[in-house]
Amino acid sequence: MRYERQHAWIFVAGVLVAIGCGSRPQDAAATSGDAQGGEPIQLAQAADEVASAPAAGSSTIQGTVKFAGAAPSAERIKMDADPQCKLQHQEPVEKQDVVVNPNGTLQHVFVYVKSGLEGTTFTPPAQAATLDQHGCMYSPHVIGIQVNQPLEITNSDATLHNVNCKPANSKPFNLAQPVKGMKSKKQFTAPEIMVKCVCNVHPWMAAYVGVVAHPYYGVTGADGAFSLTGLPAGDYTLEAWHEKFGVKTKTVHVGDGETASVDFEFAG
Ligand SMILES: [Cu+2]
Repeated sequence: MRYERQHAWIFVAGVLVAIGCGSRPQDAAATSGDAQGGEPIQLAQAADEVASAPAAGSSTIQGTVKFAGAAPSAERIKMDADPQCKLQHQEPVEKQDVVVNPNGTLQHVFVYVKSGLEGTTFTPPAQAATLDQHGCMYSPHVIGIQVNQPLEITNSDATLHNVNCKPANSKPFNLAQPVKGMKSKKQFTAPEIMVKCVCNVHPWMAAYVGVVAHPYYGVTGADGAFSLTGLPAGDYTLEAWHEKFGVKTKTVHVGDGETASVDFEFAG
């Protein structure tokens, strides 16, 4: 009799737990809906939105990085030492350290908010930043990543690469990727401008990783432009970093919902 009663209590407790679990998503959805003043949002959708939320504000800082003076002639890379590298290129390959665009702007400049966001903690995105080794070159040559965001490193070449990254503020790693198609994931645990990664098999290979504690960074491309979107209104110091020409900083104020322009200039 006593044994049967215990079983009955376990059954009742189980039903209560099941009811409790079943009611949670509805409560959470209702809370989400109330918070936004709209229709209730399903939990999974709300979680996606949080994970991919790009920013905490509605302000933008944008600009270009100009290059003053005559563009230096690009240096060619000799890949004769590894036929697997050389046969992937029909055209000569040029070094990527100084790339001046036809419109007089500079490529591969890392621009980021250096100060003005202190006291705010940003969750790293679950989506990995990517660093590919293709044609025995790093792609991209300069990348930005958030602290603790995954970095997916791929070998797209049928030759051995090692990825030797030497951060001062995070754990260094030296990763061998002997097979085409290999992928590895790493991360950096502390901010650092910049982390240099090299391949010891191919001495011309170098990549630079800007590790920041927030999502407000960019790298100039073929148009020399950058755009930091979704910033909270405030006063910021921006820094522009280039591997040959060093760093420049500028201060800027941006109002709520406004767009502020900041241009940088490096000279050769
Ligand atoms: Cu290599």
